[in-house]
Amino acid sequence: MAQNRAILQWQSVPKASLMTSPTPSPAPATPPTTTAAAPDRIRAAMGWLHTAHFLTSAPQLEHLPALDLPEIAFVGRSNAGKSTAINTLTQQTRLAFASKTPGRTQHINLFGVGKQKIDDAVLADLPGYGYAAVPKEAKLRWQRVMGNYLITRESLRGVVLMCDPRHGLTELDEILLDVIRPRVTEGLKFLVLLTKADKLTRADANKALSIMRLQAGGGEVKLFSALKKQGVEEAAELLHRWTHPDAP
Ligand SMILES: Nc1nc2c(ncn2[C@@H]2O[C@H](COP(=O)(O)OP(=O)(O)O)[C@@H](O)[C@H]2O)c(=O)[nH]1
Ligand SMILES: [Mg+2]
Repeated sequence: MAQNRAILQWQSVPKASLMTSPTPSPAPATPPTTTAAAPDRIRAAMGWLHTAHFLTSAPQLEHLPALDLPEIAFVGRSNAGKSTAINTLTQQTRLAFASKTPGRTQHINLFGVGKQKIDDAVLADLPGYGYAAVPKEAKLRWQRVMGNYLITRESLRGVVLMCDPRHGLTELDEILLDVIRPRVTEGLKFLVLLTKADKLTRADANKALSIMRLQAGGGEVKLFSALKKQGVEEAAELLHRWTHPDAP
């Protein structure tokens, strides 16, 4: 089955743990035991994300305003389900599809989030990268914009990588992981959402989870389905926690 083949190929990626630094790093802090998040935490996180609203769009890093708010970047190859996931997490129908506006697809789009009309965090929707044979020039341009953003954006607090587990990691996903690895070592939060989980059997979903956990050593990996609303509350709670470390 093509699906199995994709998963096997993915497994054979030579880097066993993309996020591990070459020098021994201290044992990762034990992740908070995932006792299902308290309903009030989930409610707070979902209500908070629902306030997301378009702030600005920029073709290049130098055009992005320097905002003094924790920022969470959403990245992933085209068609991975990124726009759908952002819309699902914010419980809005058109928020991320705004980036489909002609001329804006290669832009970085920023959304403000915060209760009582006071933004306390920013979501950044980064350009999706090609999944077919992308012209070399477009690839290089993407690497430049993305690389600059991920390396130098000071307010960056976390990165959410959307990955369709039926296709596994692409070359550009791996470049991205290489680029952010040093920042993850320094404390940048990192989450992989395995999108369209409704398309996988339970066995394949578990397999995809284990493989990705190895590859993303250090980051969290969760199954996500916009269609079945799987993983939505968990992801929302995590993003809320990243940006509100002192919340009860
Ligand atoms: N079955 C299923 N399809 C999805 C899901 N999320 C997105 N899709 C579909 O995948 C395609 C690409 O989604 P989109 O959000 O535009 O991807 P993007 O290019 O990464 O922003 C669309 O046809 C979506 O309807 C999901 O959770 N389940
Ligand atoms: Mg999109």
